[in-house]
Amino acid sequence: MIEKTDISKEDLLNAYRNLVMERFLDKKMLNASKQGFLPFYIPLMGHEAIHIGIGLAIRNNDFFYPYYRDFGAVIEMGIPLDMALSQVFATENDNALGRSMPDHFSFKKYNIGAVITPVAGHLTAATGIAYAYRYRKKEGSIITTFGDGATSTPDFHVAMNFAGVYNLPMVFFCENNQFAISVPTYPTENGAFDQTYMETRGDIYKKAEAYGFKGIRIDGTDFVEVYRQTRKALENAKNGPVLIEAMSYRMGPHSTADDPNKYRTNTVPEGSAKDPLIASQKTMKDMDILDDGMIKSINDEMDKKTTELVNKYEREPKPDKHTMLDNLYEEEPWYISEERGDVQ
Ligand SMILES: Cc1ncc(C[n+]2csc(CCOP(=O)(O)OP(=O)(O)O)c2C)c(N)n1
Ligand SMILES: [Mg+2]
Repeated sequence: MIEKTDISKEDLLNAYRNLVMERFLDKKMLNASKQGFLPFYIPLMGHEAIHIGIGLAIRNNDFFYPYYRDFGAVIEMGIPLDMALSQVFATENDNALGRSMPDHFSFKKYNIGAVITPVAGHLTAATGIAYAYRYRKKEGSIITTFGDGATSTPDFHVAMNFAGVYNLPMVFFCENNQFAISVPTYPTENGAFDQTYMETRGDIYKKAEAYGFKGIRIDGTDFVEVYRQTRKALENAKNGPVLIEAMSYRMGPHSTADDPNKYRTNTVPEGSAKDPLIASQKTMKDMDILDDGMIKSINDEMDKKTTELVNKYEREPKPDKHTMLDNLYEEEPWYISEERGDVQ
């Protein structure tokens, strides 16, 4: 039974197109890293439906605090592709002048918090923003994303506690891809790495109970479902926080510095029923929005478009080397000025 959504078929189709674009871009950016165009890359495969659902659900007054695996969500929110790709490829148009790792965005103008590497470190900052929203009586809610592994950190518990005590307008969104690098959320044979499993017997959404608010588990492979549940949560957050656990799979490696063949036995192949692209296609077909002919033509279009994009950004000029000493201090100290002469 497919529930109706409050968005048009056209918007859903556009969202599906972004989902397909993300799949192609991801593969091509991963290839670009192997060819030396990117120093490092964080693959997205398996997270696409979560990204597109969240991006669709976020309203104009909401604030998004993402983590490092959320490229597709910021694209669906409407961040210009040029801004996002300039960041990933560290071109001279990147607003951080190429100083951050790929996917570590900072789009303040768009109500998006800066992505940081330390796992869960942004959750307390997101909670602070939610406190400020409440204090200043601002419209909107805060949504922050993180992985399953992040829920075993002190910062996660501090943020959840604070949000629960102050009843803040927050959506804590866990993208459960079932791995924290090489550590799975399910029990392992020798039990050596079972912390997340031991805490809740695998049910991360139950962690909300300890902080006095609701946790729900949703299917993170169908973007229409992610949209529905996230929008509902953002609307209800004015009455207090909620934790969403979206179940999905990390279909690729953790990063380009990881080899999952060394530890992973339960792979989720591309094109299988658990693949978010396939699961989302099924929902769209059931809703009479998509058919096989459209699937093929959107695939062809996005394959071509993403090849052109990646070819372009691979070759964009990098920031001038002298910019590495810019914007460090309000007034430049003498030793920075002196170092400028040493930049070769
Ligand atoms: C505080 C901290 N500890 C360790 C790391 C190394 N590290 C980077 S990503 C990661 C796993 C995070 O897993 P999860 O939260 O499930 O997110 P996923 O990468 O699976 O999307 C770890 C341990 C880090 N970046 N920060
Ligand atoms: Mg994970």
